[in-house]
Amino acid sequence: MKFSGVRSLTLVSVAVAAVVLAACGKKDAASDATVIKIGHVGPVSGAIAHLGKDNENGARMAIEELNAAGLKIGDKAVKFELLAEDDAADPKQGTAAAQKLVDAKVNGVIGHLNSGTTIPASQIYNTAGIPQISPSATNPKYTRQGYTGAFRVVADDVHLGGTLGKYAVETLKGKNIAVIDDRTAYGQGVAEEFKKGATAAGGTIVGHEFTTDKASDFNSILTTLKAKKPDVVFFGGMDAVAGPMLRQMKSLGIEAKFLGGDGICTSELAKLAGDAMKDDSVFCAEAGGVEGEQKAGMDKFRADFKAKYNADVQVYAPYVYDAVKVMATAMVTAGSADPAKYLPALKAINYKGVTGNIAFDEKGDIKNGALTLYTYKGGERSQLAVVR
Ligand code: ABU
Repeated sequence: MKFSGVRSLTLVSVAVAAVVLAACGKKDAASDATVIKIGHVGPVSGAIAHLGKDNENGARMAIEELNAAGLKIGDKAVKFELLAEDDAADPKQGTAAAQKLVDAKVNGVIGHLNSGTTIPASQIYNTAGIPQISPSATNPKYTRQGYTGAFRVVADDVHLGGTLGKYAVETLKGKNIAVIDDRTAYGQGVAEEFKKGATAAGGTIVGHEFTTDKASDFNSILTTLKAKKPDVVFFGGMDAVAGPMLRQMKSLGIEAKFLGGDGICTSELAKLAGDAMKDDSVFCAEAGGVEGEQKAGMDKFRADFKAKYNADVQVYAPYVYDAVKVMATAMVTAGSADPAKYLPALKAINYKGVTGNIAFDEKGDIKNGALTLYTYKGGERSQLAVVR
């Protein structure tokens, strides 16, 4: 009796499940489609979660548009699925997230956000033969490891730091320049490139102090640097650290101009710095940019993003959006989402995105990458120039 009761229940459960599945199939016209899994990794927890969410939303927006377009790869209807992972900007969590995506058999990965997570994760994707496009990691090492499937849609720290070093001396007229970095793969690398650029342009580096990406008290290093009378302070690190640093510079009466790379070049920086940010006193560069006719597409993206997520773009959401579309375009061109089959198409891509034209050099870096220089006015980023 007991057995048959359980059996009846099981049969009922199976029947109910079948009805539910059938109903789901009818509701979702794409349910018969082949699922293409795109991994995304960024820090959606921790001090720079606002940047990780910005990136992840860029990926979601692209995936939704791809699915709405009803793409076919080869002769198969496909549905793109986003597998979003959090690495908290931590290298160990970054490799754990990468392994999770490899185990889930993703067809490709967009990420990570930070150089310190992207570089160790790239080894895992490379071993698994999974193409990876970073939308924001700028440390040059990422694309210089000889990994055939590692790509980047932004300029690197050699370009970024070198240009900012020259800008500090030639445009801001900096003579005595102080440097601080957070000892991450990004912060350390961009600071060294900045120093090379500033020195080559005739500036003098009067001091170089160190902090971490989790620090909030900079009084000791700022007091040391204040004694060297800098007219420019360069910070290699992210906005979550730069904001409180600017507040403490104000408290200590340091009047120097403040410069940083793309890690501080966010909408959020003005909020984090509060009234410590005077107009035209903070300068930064995004590792990409558009001008002329291409600006309309970027403006539309920003407006659509704001309408959809009720948030301004921080920095790299448009680059993530383009990276997803680039990967999908390579799959369509190759007629396959098999990484080995679409990788040649990805290498040869020539894609017109909202961030400009995307094609890769032999290392996997963007060809003819741009930088956009910004200052802040009235608590908003204000564009100064696009340079190449
Ligand atoms: N490029 C700035 C932020 C990301 C990174 O490279 O660590």
